Amino acid sequence: MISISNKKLDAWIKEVADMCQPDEVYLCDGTKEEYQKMLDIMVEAGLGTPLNPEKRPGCYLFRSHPSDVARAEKRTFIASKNKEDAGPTNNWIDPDELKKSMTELYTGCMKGRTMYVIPFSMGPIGSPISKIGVEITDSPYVVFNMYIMTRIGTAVLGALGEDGEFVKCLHSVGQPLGPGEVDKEWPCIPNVDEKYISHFPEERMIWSIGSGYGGNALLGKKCFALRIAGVQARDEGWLAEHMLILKLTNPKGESYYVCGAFPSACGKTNLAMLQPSFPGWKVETIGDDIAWMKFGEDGRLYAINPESGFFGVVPGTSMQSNPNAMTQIQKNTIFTNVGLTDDGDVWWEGSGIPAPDHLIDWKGNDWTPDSGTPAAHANARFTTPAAQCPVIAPEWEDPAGVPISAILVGGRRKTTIPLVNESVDWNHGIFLGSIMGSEITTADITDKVGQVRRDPFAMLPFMGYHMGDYLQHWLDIGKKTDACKLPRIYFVNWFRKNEEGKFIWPGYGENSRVLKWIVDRLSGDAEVVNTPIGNLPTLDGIDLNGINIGEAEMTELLKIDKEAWLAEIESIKENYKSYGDRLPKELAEELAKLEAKLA
Ligand code: O2Y
Ligand code: MN
Repeated sequence: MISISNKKLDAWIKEVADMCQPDEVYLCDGTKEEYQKMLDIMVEAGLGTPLNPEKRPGCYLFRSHPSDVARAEKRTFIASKNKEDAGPTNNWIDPDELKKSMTELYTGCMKGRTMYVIPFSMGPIGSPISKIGVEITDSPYVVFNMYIMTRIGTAVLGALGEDGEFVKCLHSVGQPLGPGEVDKEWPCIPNVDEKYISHFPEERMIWSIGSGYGGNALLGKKCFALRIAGVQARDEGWLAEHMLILKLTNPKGESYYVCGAFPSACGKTNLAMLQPSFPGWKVETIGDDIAWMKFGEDGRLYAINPESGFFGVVPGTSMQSNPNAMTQIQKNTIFTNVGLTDDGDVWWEGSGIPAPDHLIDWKGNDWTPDSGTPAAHANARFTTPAAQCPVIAPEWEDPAGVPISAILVGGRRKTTIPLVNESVDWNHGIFLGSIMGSEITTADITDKVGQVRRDPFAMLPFMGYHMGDYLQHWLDIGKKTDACKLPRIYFVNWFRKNEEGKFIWPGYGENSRVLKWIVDRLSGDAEVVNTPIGNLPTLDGIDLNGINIGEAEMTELLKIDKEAWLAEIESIKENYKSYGDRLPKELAEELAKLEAKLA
């Protein structure tokens, strides 16, 4: 048995090993050799395929079980001691009860397997904003994905020291092996209702069993960096957010750092590494999914990307939507659930590359363009090192973080919400963040199609506590410094449609025109129109040179439809009711002000 100088960690490893009964315990050192060894284990077991090294050097393809392809929201639990503290947006189970039932599942769950211990740092090792976690898992797939997505290994144990604190992250695929038995397919518990992704916020602990996929298994990401870190951030006075971080430099050479909160599947990764469509401006990437922000000594908010890789959606990634990602995933990338071409490359829908006549689809079956089924699963993913991003900012790993000047918030709204709306002050900005959301579509399998699902700061699936308390925390952050030092908040909407149901705004690289306007505002070079909902660009405020958007389209993109806003207010009231007495009074006041201004 391994021995570790951090007594709490040593004791926890022994406790977990006693419960899960693995054949072996292995402490990850975080070396490249170890990464390769984990890949080889999966490939030798027939569970992974190296891609053609001439086409995709260092790349591999994995296929998960068809029942294990996405985050299991229904099976994600916030087990706070008091039910009320989990709030109206989370699934809650009493922590003692949950531990009892999960202990039964965990008992003997690693028989026939190796138990890997992964010390990891979220954020650059040693940064004052970073935090340490330790994931115990029986999945080599998790080890090599964590190698890309976080900083792992011996250096982290050094930073942890003898008495450092860490978040306990326990994961098992939940499939013990009998003597001599080996995995014939992706191991997991196929019945979704038997999977658990559980969070114990007061204990800073995560217990996950039954899924080997993405956010359910790579516990540093959504489970730690958002749900548990969110609780730590509330208690310690900082922010753990579902936000990209980008750096925008204008032709004068002035750089601004911008965070952006967008719900899943709104193109966050694309925006984080977009190519501006006009000369003289530059976008560079700091992070594509998560931002941790703390006050610096100058009273400004500084952000780090706690991750070191991108776990991006593959379908739809193309030279049009994200040319930089296309370059980034050319090497040293793990693909999960895409098609395998006959020449050992990968293919997916929306790649902009013509479909080959034949491939093996994400389920391992022969596929042709006439098959009538997708070659890649809609939630197929790439795991790729951030350092490989062609436009990664040189300071992306600066332990001090980068000073944030603006925060974008926005969902997918075909009506009502203008292209961009600047908040008038911090509380108004938090109000805008609290009302963001997307229209429910037929893909959501519900009778609520067309209604807006509010997703405050894109945190709905990632909240570790009560949503009302979370919004209060944002408001309180605004009281900790001078108003002029806080980032300005912008509500954006790339998805407004015209009467024919067509998107009015071209999106993709053209979103840089909105970013340019925001930077012009920050540098005092752009005017606004004051409206009841906030500060909007003037009709000629956004640079439209070279695109086919005229004054009529811009009028539509910036239109404030009074009737629609009055209906919006009723829907916001309904949503706010769900927060009960934990609705911050400042937000009720903002809503009342808006109603009065529109009257
Ligand atoms: O399906 C999963 O497990 C991944 S979800 C995900 C992955 C990377 C970045 N964001 C998300 C998300 O759902 O927001
Ligand atoms: Mn995300």
